[in-house]
Amino acid sequence: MQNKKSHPSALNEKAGIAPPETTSLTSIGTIQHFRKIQPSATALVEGILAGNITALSRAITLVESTNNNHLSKANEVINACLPHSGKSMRIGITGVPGVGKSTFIEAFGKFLTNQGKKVAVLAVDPSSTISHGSILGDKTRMEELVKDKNAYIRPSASGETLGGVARKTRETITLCEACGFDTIIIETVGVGQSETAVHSMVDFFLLLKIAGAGDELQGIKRGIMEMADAIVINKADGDNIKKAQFAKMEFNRALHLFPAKKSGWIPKTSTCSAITQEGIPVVWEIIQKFLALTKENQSFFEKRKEQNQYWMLETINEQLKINFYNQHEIQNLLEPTKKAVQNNEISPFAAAQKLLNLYQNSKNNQQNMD
Ligand SMILES: Nc1nc2c(ncn2[C@@H]2O[C@H](COP(=O)(O)OP(=O)(O)OP(=O)(O)O)[C@@H](O)[C@H]2O)c(=O)[nH]1
Ligand SMILES: [Mg+2]
Repeated sequence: MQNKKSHPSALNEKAGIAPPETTSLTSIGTIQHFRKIQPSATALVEGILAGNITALSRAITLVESTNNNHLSKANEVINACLPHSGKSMRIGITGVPGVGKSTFIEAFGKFLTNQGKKVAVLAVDPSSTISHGSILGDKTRMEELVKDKNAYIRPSASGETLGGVARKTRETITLCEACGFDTIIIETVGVGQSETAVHSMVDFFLLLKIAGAGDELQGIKRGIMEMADAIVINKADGDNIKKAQFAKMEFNRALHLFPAKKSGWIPKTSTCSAITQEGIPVVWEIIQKFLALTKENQSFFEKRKEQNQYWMLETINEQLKINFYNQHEIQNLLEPTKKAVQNNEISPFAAAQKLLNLYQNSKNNQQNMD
């Protein structure tokens, strides 16, 4: 059982004790301002555009909120941020648990901030929809990046459905971009449907692998290979270097069997060690080449347009579903109808139609009453 007792904020000064000289009173003021009050949408937007991380975090929390009252304020903030977004490079990173995603992001993120980039790290975590846990929850593998003032790390939102979590992450990208982050990294675990969702919100999709026992292609989902713009074999260090190079060749061969990408980009393979940082700059070079090609032939922009449409339709689908299942009559009748279908008393299609009609009728009645 979690201890619900609230802890006093570290920012609350004790009476009579002066804050340490190193602490800027202005920044304490700003942080307290955003923590204590419910800032207006305008104040949040102003904060975000000024690069204020506290305002950004508050706005993301608003976007992630399931409280319907927060929805219009969240939309207001996003709409105001939209004209200031879109100028970043969005990179998706996937790979099975333990492949080294977090360690890689730490190394890669530091490499980028050292080059003057501002990096935001987000996550889409299918397990968070069930357990309300989240990857990136423990930031221990990103010790350096967490401390870096040019990096912002946000754990995965938790939510009812993967679609909902993914949509919130998509909106969070907009907020981070408006706040001045020029590189957005989105981590997802390589299990389930989450790669597809992440693939639909990034420009470049990177699949992280490790060398196996020579059976590199075993158990790897075709769909994920097809989505990848690069396959990077991590943990290429110590005794593993040879095996990693062999794996790289295997993947390279396999990638050639896939149909060419619409963008004209030929997916690349590479090896690296997130621990020794060997090979990390090569990954960035690959991404630079990808950008040069796809911006030159416009496919970069085309893809973003398609992605925007995709998210509009996804949001409609998601909202229709939520409205349907939240409606009182449907909630009352769903279980008995499911039982009736199980017992072959009614066909699945007739049952679905009956519930959909019921939903529509009660919506019409509601409208007439309004
Ligand atoms: N030798 C070696 N070990 C690595 C490398 N990268 C990561 N590891 C180790 O692999 C283990 C898993 O690394 P994580 O970064 O937590 O992997 P992950 O993919 O984020 O795992 P999940 O968050 O569970 O999905 C840790 O013990 C790391 O220290 C590498 O390049 N070389
Ligand atoms: Mg991790």
